[in-house]
Amino acid sequence: MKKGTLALLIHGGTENWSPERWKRRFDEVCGDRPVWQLGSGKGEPGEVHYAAVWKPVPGELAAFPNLRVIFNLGAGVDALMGDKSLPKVPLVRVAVGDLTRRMTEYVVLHVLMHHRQELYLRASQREKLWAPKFQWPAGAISVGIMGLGTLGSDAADALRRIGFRVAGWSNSPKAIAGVECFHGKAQIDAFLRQTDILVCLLPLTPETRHILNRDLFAKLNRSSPMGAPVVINAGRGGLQDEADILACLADGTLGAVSLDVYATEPLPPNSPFWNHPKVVLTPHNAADTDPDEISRYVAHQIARFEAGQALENVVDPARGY
Ligand code: NDP
Ligand code: OXD
Repeated sequence: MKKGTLALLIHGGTENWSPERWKRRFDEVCGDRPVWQLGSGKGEPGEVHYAAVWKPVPGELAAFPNLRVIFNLGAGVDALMGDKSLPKVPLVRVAVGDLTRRMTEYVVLHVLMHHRQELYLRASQREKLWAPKFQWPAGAISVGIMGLGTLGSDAADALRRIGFRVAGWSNSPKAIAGVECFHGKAQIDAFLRQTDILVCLLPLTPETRHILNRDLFAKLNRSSPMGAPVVINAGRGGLQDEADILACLADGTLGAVSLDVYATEPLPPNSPFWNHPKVVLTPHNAADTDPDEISRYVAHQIARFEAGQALENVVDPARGY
């Protein structure tokens, strides 16, 4: 019997999101299942049972009447949640070791960068200044992670092993060894009060949009050894109020920020973030999605589904993540 087609709907615009690159990987892992790359001209919409997508155009998925599962090729599904015509079939997101490890690398790198005063040291180097500053131990710094899911819990564990005091905040209660866990709106202030470096790994939902704003920044620990708190956001740009970030950097409410994600991506050339001395920015590549591992993950999930087993990492449309 002919296997249901897998359609690739990939709109990335960067090398990592080259549809051709993904098509080659999916051809390798799908065996005799037809793989149809959107825009290639070949393919019958009625034969498509699975779609693997990155930022599909709203309405695009509604063209497949026999769709059974949608696979989002990244961890965050916010780009799909706004599509009112999204077929009501399971939506599976990415949760794989490779992506998780990459994000943990990013978080550890940026927490250490601020903890070890790298911005100050690099500026001193440029000025040929021999001006050491006191280095406090990791145990003197509290890192607070917003979002204790696949990514946040792994980063928390790595930071704890380095010696930081680590806390986390999530929707539901959690128990993670060595990590002080807070949850829900009622506990967010207690979580923020003790946080010196805030790491945001939340999904973007109606609940979390612009959660990183002046009110929240003002609740962070004001007596941090670093002088002023630091914010690291690798979740989504929509989580942050960018005008508030700039104003809080200017008036000392925040000491520095690391940003991987922005309200508008690519970051426009006239953004004040580019040249800001207290901003460390990266172009939304904290944790790249690797076509090798993720195509295997999708093929594995299809095999499970066709064998009557449960799909993994299915998004809850009511929560939006
Ligand atoms: P998960 O779904 O595994 O975890 C999300 C976490 O956020 C959960 O702990 C959840 O709580 C918590 N959460 C969600 N909404 C709220 C809320 N309103 N209040 C408190 N806590 C909340 O996601 P991942 O860890 O896999 O990924 C997180 C995000 O990281 C993605 O959605 C994506 O936007 C971003 N990302 C960014 C990348 C980059 O390169 N910059 C790469 C990959 C992902 P609970 O556990 O109780 O449900
Ligand atoms: C993701 C991302 O969600 O790349 O995986 O941001």
